[in-house]
Amino acid sequence: MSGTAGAGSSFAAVDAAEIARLEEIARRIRVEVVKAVNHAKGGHLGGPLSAADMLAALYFRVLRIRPDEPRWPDRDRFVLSKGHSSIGLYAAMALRGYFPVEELATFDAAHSRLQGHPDMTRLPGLDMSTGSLGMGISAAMGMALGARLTGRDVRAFVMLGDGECQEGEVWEAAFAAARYGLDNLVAIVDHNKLQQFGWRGDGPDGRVPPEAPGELVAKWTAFGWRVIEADGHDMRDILRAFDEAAAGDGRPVVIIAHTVKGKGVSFMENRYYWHTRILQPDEFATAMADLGEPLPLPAGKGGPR
Ligand SMILES: Cc1ncc(C[n+]2csc(CCOP(=O)(O)OP(=O)(O)O)c2C)c(N)n1
Ligand SMILES: [Mg+2]
Repeated sequence: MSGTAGAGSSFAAVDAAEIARLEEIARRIRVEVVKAVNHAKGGHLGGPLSAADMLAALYFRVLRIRPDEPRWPDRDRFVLSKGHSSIGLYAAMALRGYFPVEELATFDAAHSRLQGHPDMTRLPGLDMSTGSLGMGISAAMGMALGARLTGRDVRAFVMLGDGECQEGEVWEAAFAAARYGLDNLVAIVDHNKLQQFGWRGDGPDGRVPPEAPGELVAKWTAFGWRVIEADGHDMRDILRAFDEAAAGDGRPVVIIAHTVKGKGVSFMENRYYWHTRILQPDEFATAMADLGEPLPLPAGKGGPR
């Protein structure tokens, strides 16, 4: 059994309890992200936090997968093209049962299966090694084409960053996918309007978003893709977008998901410098409280004596 709905099903036809379950999973992903990066004293925060709701929807409702059989040939493929957000993917996979949640504490350690960027040679369940921005979508495009050539009812999903969309290779793949009419390819752009730095200018903290409003929609449309916009932090809207994406019309599909970088942690939201940064102890405590998991009070400060 896949445990998820799969193509052809309605992802959004769920009751309030299922939405609450998925929202709780997204919260747990964020908690595990912050804990693991704090423990590793390294890694990315803003990108995994903006992607958490979509990762929850994918791994717990949309993708047709078998965590206990990670190489199942008929599984849907998922490629995290914005590979620097690996800890978000690992958290989703651990919660879904690919490996123990405790293993997240090894994130970014030298001999861990959970490297700073996804390494498919180490961790079963990863469909692609990524980290060099721009490359993942080409691999996913090949997977979608391969599924068609072998007659498999398989879809390939790929998540990109909006800054990543500046990479030329993204548009080579976009061109080819439309040329081949790959409607079993679904790209998700985590449109958080920030990247690592940006350009000097008038944006938040003197930084300019990667794309002007509407620019991404226009570009993907011009490349022959079917474009669906969604609120990347509204679980119902995310599922609605995946439903629309499932109705193939001969074109590849891109979901432009409007998100907030650093979502869920008050002092990280919309601040580019939390792309990757080490938390101070008081910041870690605030982050955990923001995410609904306040740390126990230290001894002598209202906590145990
Ligand atoms: C080819 C390449 N160039 C530069 C980097 C370094 N880098 C890692 S993340 C990042 C910013 C990515 O921004 P975006 O795609 O918007 O991701 P998000 O906001 O979701 O974190 C950069 C420049 C890289 N990993 N690969
Ligand atoms: Mg971004």
